[in-house]
Amino acid sequence: MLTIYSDDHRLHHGAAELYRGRLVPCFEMPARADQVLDRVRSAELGPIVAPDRFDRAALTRVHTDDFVAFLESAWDEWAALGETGDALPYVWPAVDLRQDVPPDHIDGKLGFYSIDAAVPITAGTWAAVRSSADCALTGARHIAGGATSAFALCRPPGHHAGARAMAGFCYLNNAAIAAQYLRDQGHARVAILDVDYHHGNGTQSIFYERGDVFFASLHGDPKVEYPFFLGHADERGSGEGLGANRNFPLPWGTTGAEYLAALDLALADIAAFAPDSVVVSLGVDTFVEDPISHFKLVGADFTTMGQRIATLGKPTLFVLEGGYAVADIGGNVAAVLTGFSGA
Ligand code: Q9C
Ligand code: ZN
Repeated sequence: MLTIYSDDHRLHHGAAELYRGRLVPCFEMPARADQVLDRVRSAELGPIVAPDRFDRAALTRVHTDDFVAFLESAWDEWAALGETGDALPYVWPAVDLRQDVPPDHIDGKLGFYSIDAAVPITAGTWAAVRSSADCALTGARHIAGGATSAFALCRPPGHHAGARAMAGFCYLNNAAIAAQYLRDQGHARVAILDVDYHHGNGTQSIFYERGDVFFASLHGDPKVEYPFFLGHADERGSGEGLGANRNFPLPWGTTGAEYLAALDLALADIAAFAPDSVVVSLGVDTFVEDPISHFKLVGADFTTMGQRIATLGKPTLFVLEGGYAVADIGGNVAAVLTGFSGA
């Protein structure tokens, strides 16, 4: 299996995120990708290559033009205020406020184009974000070219980012961009399987009204878990997308066996959809020792996960999402990928 990776991810290194009333060091850090690269290499999964550079137009297939323009200029507008620390939003167009008038000031833009305050923007964020999307697109290019699998080692992650919003450590939605690329290259039906611990709200929203991209997500129940306001079981898609969205909210304490039983249901739905290819939003924050999550998966469960995904028998692009137990993230990702390859 080919891995696509760029050192550019190191250009994005947020200092702190708002969590329970204080600024805490960012859980989403460069060491994560370094760990994954290290373990993918030692697992001898296959060649590791740099991403190709794709046109901005590949991004605006799923994101709005004004949102991409915001990401491109946000740091410069922030720095022009005389600020030297990370840019962070602090006010949002939530209940009773207008969503239809984009602000001109960077403080307003940061809130208008975000869902939460877990999205620091640093001087190098855009370059890292752009390269991360390029990794996903390069993987998709290989799949469109006939490869049976590829692994986009994306950092920062993407599945919380919507068409017009960054959120939860995510800026551009790498998996959605890759799925759309596959559609544009002639795959008539694409399925996205999101196994990150958190609901892939951004991916769901982007494809919610479409019947050509199926989205299935297993995640901590939003009644008790971030992102709290999307990811319930009754969200089945709308319009032409009705029936093409499936959520499996699971309780805190979910074990590997319970998780894999839900995964089988999601895989049955995907098999019934009969996609031309599958994009897996691969977060390993379901791991028992993850510092911000509450599932109980262990190493062997990740191998089984990869084996079960392989039973679909579809060309599959894995896109890295979350996972914050830095010492174990690489081993767990490698377990999924080797489980898939060896199955
Ligand atoms: N500081 C992904 O896994 N806040 N994002 C959690 C703990 C946001 C997770 C609170 C979690 C986002 C890609
Ligand atoms: Zn996550």
